[in-house]
Amino acid sequence: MRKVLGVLAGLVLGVPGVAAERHFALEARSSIFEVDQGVYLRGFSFNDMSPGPMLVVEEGDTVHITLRNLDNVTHGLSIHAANTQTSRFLGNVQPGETREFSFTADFPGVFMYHCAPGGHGIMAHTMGGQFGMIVVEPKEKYRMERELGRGPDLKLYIIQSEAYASGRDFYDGKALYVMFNGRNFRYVDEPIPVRPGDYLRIYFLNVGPNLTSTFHVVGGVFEYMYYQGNPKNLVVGAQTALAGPSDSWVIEWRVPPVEGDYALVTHVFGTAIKGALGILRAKKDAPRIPEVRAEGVPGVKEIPASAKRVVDPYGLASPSHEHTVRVPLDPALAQPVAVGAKALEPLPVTVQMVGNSFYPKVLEIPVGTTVEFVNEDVFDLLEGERTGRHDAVVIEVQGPEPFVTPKLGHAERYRITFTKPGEYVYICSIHPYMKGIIRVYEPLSQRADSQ
Ligand SMILES: [Cu+2]
Repeated sequence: MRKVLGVLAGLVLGVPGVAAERHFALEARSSIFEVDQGVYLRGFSFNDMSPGPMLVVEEGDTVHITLRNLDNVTHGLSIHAANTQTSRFLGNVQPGETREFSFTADFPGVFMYHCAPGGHGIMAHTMGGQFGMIVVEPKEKYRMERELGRGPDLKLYIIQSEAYASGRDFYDGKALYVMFNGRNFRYVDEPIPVRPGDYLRIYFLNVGPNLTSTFHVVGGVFEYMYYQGNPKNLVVGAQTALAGPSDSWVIEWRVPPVEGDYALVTHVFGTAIKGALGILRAKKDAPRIPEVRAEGVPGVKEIPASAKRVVDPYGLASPSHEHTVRVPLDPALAQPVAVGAKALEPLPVTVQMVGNSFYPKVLEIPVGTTVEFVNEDVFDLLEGERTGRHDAVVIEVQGPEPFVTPKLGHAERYRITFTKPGEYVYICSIHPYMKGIIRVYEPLSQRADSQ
């Protein structure tokens, strides 16, 4: 009850120009998001949304954050608006644990927050959806507000972010989807209503985690914009807002007098085409909405049977054949071969541990194949969620050769030769959401021969 009153007090006491105490509660957990129609993403979240809840405060406010870990793995929090040590207070938060943290919002602007359990886990969890926007409204008014003598008609908060199908793709920057506010083409499906002449203030944050954005409105030139959202960082008359991961802008722009659709887009078109596009629909009689929030839609409890696709950067997606590699029967893999007088060793088939996933996730190999696990994760310091050390431990077995690898640090390898048919579902015991399958098959021709 005290907490609820605290949240209300933060809202009620938010008188402009008067430093207030602001209270926010964040809950770290595993979640499932619908990121496109019938397409579900398994990941991590704050408050079951990705992006997580927007935190809006004013310059000079004291911000109190309560972080609860509702998950079965370690989480944490990094808040870019806080010019102070955060990892000491909000790092390595254990399952079931609650932490409190306070800071003064000394710098105005648009900032990112993200999960930060520590070490390798910071990058791996941010990639999985644990991020959001904190806005520190400046004491000094933005220029267009001063010139017009009034606030904006619409505050449009937008986060651009990427979704990945595997840790390998995360390493390589090969995003599967690029989204505004947590969904592909969200504002194409639900265009944002505006009226010609409206004064818009756009709060834009590119959380990445890998790609650059050049935010643009098709049919518009941004009258004023402010790098990182600080009113002192003024840029005038710009076509795009260039933003690397965690870069942000406040943009002030009036909708031109012509009715029609103005597209919001990143002009990095190879990423816009993956979902980072929306529509401002300008009509004289458009309904008035005061703000669009940079928050994802609430997660779902279960993936419906009608799902077209499940994306899971760490574990097995469905249908899993999207990530299956079948190795054909190839004598060169299993037998010594010779080049002239020189003998070549049999080649193993590699399964990488990379970005907290196995790659390939589903591997189908003929009997007699040697599989080599190799850890491509580089940050192998620390322990638990904070480390990039991995192993492979079978949890479901149909066959005679269940396996356990040692815990492997960066660039360490471990080989297993499969001599009989079988199917093995395995996980990493350090990061139990990492999941893979090895199927050992017997070529039908061989089976016929042996009968
Ligand atoms: Cu986390």
